[in-house]
Amino acid sequence: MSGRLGVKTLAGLPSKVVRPAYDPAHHGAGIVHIGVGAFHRAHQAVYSDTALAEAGGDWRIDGISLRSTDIADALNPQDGLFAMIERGEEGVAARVIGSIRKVIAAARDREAPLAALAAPETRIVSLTVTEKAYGIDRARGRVDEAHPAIAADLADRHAPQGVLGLLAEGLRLRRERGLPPFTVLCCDNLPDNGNLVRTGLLDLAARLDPAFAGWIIETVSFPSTMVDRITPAPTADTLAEAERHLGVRDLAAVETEPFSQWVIEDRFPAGRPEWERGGAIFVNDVAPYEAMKLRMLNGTHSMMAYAGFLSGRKYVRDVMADRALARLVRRHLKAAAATLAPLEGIDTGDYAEALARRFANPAIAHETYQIAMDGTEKLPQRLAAPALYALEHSQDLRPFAFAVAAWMRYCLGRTDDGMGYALRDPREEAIGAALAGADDPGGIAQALFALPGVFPPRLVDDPRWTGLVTDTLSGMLEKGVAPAVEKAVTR
Ligand code: CS2
Repeated sequence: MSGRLGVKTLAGLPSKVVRPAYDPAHHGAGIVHIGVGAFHRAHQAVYSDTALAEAGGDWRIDGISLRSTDIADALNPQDGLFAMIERGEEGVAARVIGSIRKVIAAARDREAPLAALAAPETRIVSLTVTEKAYGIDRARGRVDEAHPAIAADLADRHAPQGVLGLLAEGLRLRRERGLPPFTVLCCDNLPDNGNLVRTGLLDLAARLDPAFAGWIIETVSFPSTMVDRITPAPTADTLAEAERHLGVRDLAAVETEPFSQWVIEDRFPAGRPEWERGGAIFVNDVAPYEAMKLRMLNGTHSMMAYAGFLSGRKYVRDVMADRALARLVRRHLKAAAATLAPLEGIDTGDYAEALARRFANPAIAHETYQIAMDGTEKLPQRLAAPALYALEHSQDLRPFAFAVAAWMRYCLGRTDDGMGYALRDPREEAIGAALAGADDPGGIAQALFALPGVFPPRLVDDPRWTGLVTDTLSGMLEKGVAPAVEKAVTR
């Protein structure tokens, strides 16, 4: 068999490939999802696929790609179908997911995103757009007028380009048409993510029309969620592997680990799919789960990304194969766990062990350089928040100081061997400007501590913290990153 994955080729796929246990064409869409990246395809789309198979309903997903047209071009000719390839230590399994109905490329079809948001059948709008896309100034709890999408959407609300502008205009149209609002479901790795999006959206809406902001307060629900599944960016190898399993080409395949977790606040006034069929957990308050995941998984990930990348480790699994770095991973997990409130039914020691195993998964090629991206957006919740807690509770600060020093070292843009790389941070320019006059470790640390909104003042005003970070950075600069890693484990 040759050709491309799609409704026509579905029946002829090899029997080992798991196929949707329902006819996708018999289900309408109830969800609009913004940001149809690999993570969405490996996570929420899979839960929805299981929910459709087991509980039915008009809960397929219409995706919106805000910038790129690639995923629309990959998925639409495949009738929305794609393979989710699970790669565990025990083997590899392929499953075709049928929950996505189509993808709208906003760059090509300007009217379609708002039409989807304002459609009567849309009951949930979910989002995975990465931390930087929202344009929310988290320290001040309002929108960042300097963010290009926010600036554009404040200037012209009727042709929104950004996420918040799109949500606002979609909701405004629904209100105008007498339709009930949709539930906004943020699935990005941000603390208290539902509430954060609500805060940004309300600020934007109030600037456009205070009465409209009041309507949002009264009627729109923003449940918070904790999402987890390690999903490397797909590569040519991913697509080749998909073709080996399917016997046909699939340009939207994703590869991911077997583990998956989704914890959601159950506040869906307009209804929701039975995601619990796929293993989602519904709770009243996601905050403690989110803190656990952000500080333990993501915080350790960021440490591994900076220290690992600078030590020449391409993948997270290579970091785990390095004795010294792996010890720093365990040290970081332990320190992060100590900053958390106890969570009923969860042993953070077991969670840490499970994370170390997941990081070491030899079948997953997750690049440290991928995780290193967007540090200024990630550090506040992953490293700065637990560091502040540790400082205020006289706990071990060194793991957090080490991770932050590694990020600072990374911000210099070259390895110990002199290899240059792009930072890939939305504040790359501000970082460059801050570092321009800084030539010693103290100056570099001060310049980066002064970037607005990354570190809380109570942390950077404390000499115990700044001293530790500066000393660690000094060691990295004088002797190199690998020796600094060795030194950190022998302490
Ligand atoms: C990673 C996350 O790229 C990153 O910053 O830490 O994408 C991580 O893989 C996921 O949150 C795992 O659920």
